[in-house]
Amino acid sequence: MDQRLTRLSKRLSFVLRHHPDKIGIQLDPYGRVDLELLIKKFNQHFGTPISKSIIQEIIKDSDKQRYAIEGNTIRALYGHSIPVKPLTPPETPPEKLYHGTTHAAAKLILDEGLKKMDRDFVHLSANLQMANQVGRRRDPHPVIFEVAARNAAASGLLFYPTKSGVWLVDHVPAKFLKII
Ligand code: HQG
Repeated sequence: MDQRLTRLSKRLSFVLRHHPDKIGIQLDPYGRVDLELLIKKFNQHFGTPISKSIIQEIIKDSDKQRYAIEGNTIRALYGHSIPVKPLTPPETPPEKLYHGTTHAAAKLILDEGLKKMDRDFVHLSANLQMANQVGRRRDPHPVIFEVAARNAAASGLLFYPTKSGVWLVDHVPAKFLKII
C-alpha cells in the first residue's frame, strides 16, 4: 500500500477507534457511523480527501482488515479505546490463539495475565505469523505467548472473533498463557 493510503488508513483508525469527536462525528454503541457522513466530516477536517472507493482500496490492499463497510455504515473491526460493544456474539475460539509482545511486558504478563491496557479488549492473533507482526511493532525479537483459548473460554471468558483474524477478549489470566 502506498504512503498516501497508509496515512489515510492511520487517520481512519484514529477517528474510528479513538477520536470520532475530533472530526465532529458520533459512533453508535457498536462503533458504526454513516459512511457518507464520515467521508464528509473527514474531508472537512483533513487535507487529503477520502472517498468510498479510496476506503475500499485501503481495505483491499491492507495487510489486515481494519474496517468494514456494512450497508450505509463503516466501523473499525478492533483496536478501540472508546467503549464499543461487540456487534456479533462471542464464539468458541480455536484451541490456541497467540499474542506477541515485548520482553518488558512479558515479565509482567507472566504474573498478571494479559490486560487490555488502553483499549477495550485484549487483542489475540489467530496465528503465529500475525502475533509476530504485532510484537515486532515494539520489539524486534518479540515474545510470543500461546493462549489456551479453548480452556479459557470453558472457564467463562468470552471470545469475540473479527473478520481480520484478531480475537477480542476482556483479559486472559496467566494460567492460560505459555511463552513459546
Ligand atoms: C501489553 C494493532 C504489561 C500487550 C496490532 C501490548 C494489534 C501488558 C500492550 C492491535 C499487560 C498493549 C492491538 C500487562 C498486556 N502488563 N503489559 N499485564 N497485558 N500488555 O497496542 O495487542 O495495526 O493496546 O502485550 O497489530 O499490541 O493498529 O495492544 O504490548 O492487532 O491495526 O500492553 O493493534 O493493530 O498494546 O495491539 P496495544 P496490541 P493495527
